[in-house]
Amino acid sequence: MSLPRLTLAAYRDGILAVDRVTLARAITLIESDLPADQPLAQQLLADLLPHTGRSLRLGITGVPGAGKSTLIEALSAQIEGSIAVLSVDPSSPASGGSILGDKTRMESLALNPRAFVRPSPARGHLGGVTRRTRETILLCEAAGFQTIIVETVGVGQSETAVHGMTDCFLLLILPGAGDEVQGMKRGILELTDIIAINKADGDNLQKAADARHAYSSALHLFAATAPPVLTCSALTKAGLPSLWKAIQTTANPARRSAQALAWMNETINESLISSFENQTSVQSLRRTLEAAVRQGDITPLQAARQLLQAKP
Ligand SMILES: Nc1nc2c(ncn2[C@@H]2O[C@H](COP(=O)(O)OP(=O)(O)OP(=O)(O)O)[C@@H](O)[C@H]2O)c(=O)[nH]1
Ligand SMILES: [Mg+2]
Repeated sequence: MSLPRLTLAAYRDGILAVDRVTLARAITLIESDLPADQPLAQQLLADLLPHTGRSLRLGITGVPGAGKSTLIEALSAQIEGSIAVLSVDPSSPASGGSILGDKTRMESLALNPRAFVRPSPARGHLGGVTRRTRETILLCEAAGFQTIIVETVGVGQSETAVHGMTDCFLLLILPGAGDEVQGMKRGILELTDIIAINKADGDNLQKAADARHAYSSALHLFAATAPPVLTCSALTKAGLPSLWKAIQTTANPARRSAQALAWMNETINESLISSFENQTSVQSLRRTLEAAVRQGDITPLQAARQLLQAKP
């Protein structure tokens, strides 16, 4: 059963007083799908807005097992001040294991008084998860967190979403042949500010150095401003001071105004679509028109126009 809601003032004052219990409860409030919670959540965010924006927002992506959680934990020793770690995982229950995994793997970070670890909200479609994570970033900033790290598994569109809410986007990869660059999704390279080859330790040391060389040369063919490629080990902590320095140099908070506009436009698009789809007249007509389009009785354009003109 969920805890009762607090008053607006209690949420606001608790967060500004860096009370973690209140912060956690405020995140639960903004994660809520209950229509009754929305006005309070939105008013709280509006009240806290003047206290937001003063953090380094770092996004980290990489395939499952790349070492994201271990790296975040190890990197925290390099980071001065307070750290909040959030995760974006808009996927199916199949990846439920990674959340449990994070809990154990980031155990020491969770016990660190400088850190606040919040696992991914209940899954849903990407738009909802993205909104909640953006708002959670704002709540954590108002609570004074100086570095905010958003971890996402490198599958699907969540990378684009996390890139759209961070000042620096780090791609974590494993030591392997550099010709993988060719096969790497073009889209992800365009988003990447830094590439770190993790697990550069033990038998992998030479492989990681080779991969770094191969990636650096290949990436220069791709773009004039290729992202820096570093090697590191979350296990031995080798390369972590350089990685953290590179993150600080690369982080670009000037992106935020464009990100805020994009967020506004996405919100408009999403609400237009959902209010359109929720109309009962649209719902019934849609099924008929879909069948007609499938049969070839009507063109897709005609069907779309009819549906858009359906009276509410
Ligand atoms: N040798 C070595 N192993 C590492 C390193 N970093 C992480 N690992 C191991 O790799 C495995 C996966 O690490 P995680 O940190 O859980 O990886 P992740 O990217 O967070 O994985 P998901 O959350 O499932 O997407 C664990 O067994 C880690 O101990 C490293 O630098 N070197
Ligand atoms: Mg993880």
